[in-house]
Amino acid sequence: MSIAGDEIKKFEKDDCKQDDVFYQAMEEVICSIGPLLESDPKYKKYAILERLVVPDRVIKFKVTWLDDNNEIQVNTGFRVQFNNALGPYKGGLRFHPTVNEGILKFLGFEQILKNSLTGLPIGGGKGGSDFNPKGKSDFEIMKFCSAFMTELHKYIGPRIDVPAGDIGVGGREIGFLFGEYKKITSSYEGVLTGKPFVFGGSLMRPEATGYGAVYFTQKMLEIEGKESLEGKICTVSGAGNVALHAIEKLQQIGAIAVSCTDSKGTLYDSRGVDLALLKDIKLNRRASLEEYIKVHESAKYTPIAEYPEGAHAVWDIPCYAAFPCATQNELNETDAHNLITNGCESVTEGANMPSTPEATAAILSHNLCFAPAKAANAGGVAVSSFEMSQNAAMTKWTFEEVDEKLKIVMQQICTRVALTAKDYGVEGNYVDGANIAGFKKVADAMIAEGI
Ligand code: NDP
Ligand code: 2IT
Repeated sequence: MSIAGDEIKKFEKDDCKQDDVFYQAMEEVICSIGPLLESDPKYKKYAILERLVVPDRVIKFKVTWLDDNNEIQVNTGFRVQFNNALGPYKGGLRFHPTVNEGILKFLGFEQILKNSLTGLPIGGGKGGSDFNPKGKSDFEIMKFCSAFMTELHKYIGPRIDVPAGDIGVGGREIGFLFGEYKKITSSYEGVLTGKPFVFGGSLMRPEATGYGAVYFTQKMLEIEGKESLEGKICTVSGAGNVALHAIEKLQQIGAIAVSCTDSKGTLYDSRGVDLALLKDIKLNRRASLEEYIKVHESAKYTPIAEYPEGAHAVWDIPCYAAFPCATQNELNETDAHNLITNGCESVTEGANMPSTPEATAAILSHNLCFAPAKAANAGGVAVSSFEMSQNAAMTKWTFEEVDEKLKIVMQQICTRVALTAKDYGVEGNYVDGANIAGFKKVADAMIAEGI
């Protein structure tokens, strides 16, 4: 049995269904790092893998709040503090009805290696709640965020654990969370990132993940000797923070982004999506994508119920480059084959783990360029780290300064991932490159810090 096989066996999962996505994320990393473990016995001697896959702690708490009808609502809150070998725990908060401990462990585990790849001093964590922000009033969101922070504030701090946004958590939620933290602790400090610019947020944090994914793709295509994105058709899924800014950057560089999706359906506008309209629908009105075709009748909206059997409509649109930016496991093996058949040359994961293992395997075996999430979407957390720096120094950087630093970080990650893959005999495989490079840095820090 190979090293990877041996290692996976050690971590065979129990019957906890919730942990499926966590094991999926862990298995990918274990399969990648075989060559590293073989190259130096110290990683086994210090039991790095055994230590890395167990979070330092999982905090779980009750969140009780009053809705607008003065009825009591109860949700569950979590913070998974996974690993702080490289810096304070750092990672987003997700508010979505599907949130459970398993999902947050998968996200927290990915975050350790992602944050390591940025080269910045940040450890890995993740948190959130099964609270559903959809359809809630601003006051309900505020009351929930206050109740959530009443418990969370005990465990976080600018040098301890610095949460940020993720699905369902944007500037509005971070603002309410920050306000409550400040009230409870009487301390004005950079305990959260993704804050609104008006009180301590970094310029470009909202744009950072989507822009960063495009910067990464540009560099990857250059390294791999492929044609650039300019003038090319690109498909994007999601219609939230990451997707909207990926579309925006694609448009700025002259690519044609023709799609987006939300939890109800897929929008396809062959002339390129009308981003101003999309932002109005999603950011101002928080409405369904279906609204778009009321303005642009030639665009096509496909509700989920009409998706082809076992596939997602968005990945059946011919494109040069695809950007899954919605959620985990949204691109399956059938979708991957549709992309390949339609001539797609490049897939960039803007979301966390959007491709299933089978999809990733199909994409890699057909020699498409493939930018894995923990490398390609690291721009968001990188600018979060810049926000921490600005807060600590009580200063503000310009948009251009942050953009330039983001571009450099994304290009450095891409180059390092490509070189690491080459060094370990898997040239062109950015999944293995990212896992080995990310793991090695955390592992070396853990060894240096002792047990
Ligand atoms: P948002 O909440 O802003 O947007 C999420 C989008 O994805 C929405 O359009 C939502 O649809 C759609 N979506 C969510 N869940 C599902 C689902 N189960 N099925 C179909 N569509 C779904 O989140 P973000 O854009 O911030 O996050 C998107 C992805 O990017 C996530 O995987 C997140 O972990 C990852 N990520 C985010 C970063 C950030 O800085 N925000 C950084 C790095 C990664 P609807 O509008 O109907 O809710
Ligand atoms: O998955 C992610 O990297 C994020 N949701 C952003 C984390 C952060 O701390 O900015």
